Amino acid sequence: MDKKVFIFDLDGVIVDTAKYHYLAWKNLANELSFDFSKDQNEQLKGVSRVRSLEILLNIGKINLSDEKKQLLLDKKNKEYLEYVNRMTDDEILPGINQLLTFLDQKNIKYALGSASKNAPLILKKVGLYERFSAIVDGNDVSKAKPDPEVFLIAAKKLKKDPVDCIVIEDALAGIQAANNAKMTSVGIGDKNLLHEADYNLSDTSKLTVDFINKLIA
Ligand code: B16
Ligand code: MG
Repeated sequence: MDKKVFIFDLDGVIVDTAKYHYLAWKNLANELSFDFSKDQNEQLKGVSRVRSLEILLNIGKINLSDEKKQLLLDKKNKEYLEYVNRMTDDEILPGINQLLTFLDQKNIKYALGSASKNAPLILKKVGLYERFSAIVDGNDVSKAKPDPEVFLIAAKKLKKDPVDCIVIEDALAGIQAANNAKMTSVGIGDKNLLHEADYNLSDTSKLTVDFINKLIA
């Protein structure tokens, strides 16, 4: 069997940027005179920026021209980037630093496979950019998760067959994308929501050396 490689999602796996997306989307909703709850924000996890706005406007029952939508997308991203620019390595989720160090020691390569167009900046802010062998983000794909495109491009960049790739994901669409790519999927978060994953862990601190050794055995 060939050596395994890892593909990490960003938001919800490496860092929790969902809280910043939420603040920016909520402010936009409030400006458009409707409220947007944390529960509703769950629908935006792993979803592209454009699709997120569509879901938000649907919640507010608002119809807008493409031109106006573009203005709102720019406005939201501008506010989101204000939060991102204040990020530091303190925001790396529990267990991730140790896991990357373990993979480095074992000479196991890893890539990023994220829907975010801001992924490179976020990785730079938390000091992890240089450590990834490949980065595939929202700028590189034409089809959003659950389409497997993002992960298949990452596998290609790592020069690996999909069956040798292990995807760590927190969103249902991401788990489905990994499964559609015929990769091993590890779901981080609610087991009921992510039951399609090959493995389920409640949070990133459960990505222990024991668990990873089992995966790569
Ligand atoms: P951006 P991931 C996703 O990141 C987020 O989960 C999702 O909420 C966001 O809409 C999407 O990135 C696009 O982000 O506006 O920065 O391009 O989970 O795929 O790493
Ligand atoms: Mg995610």
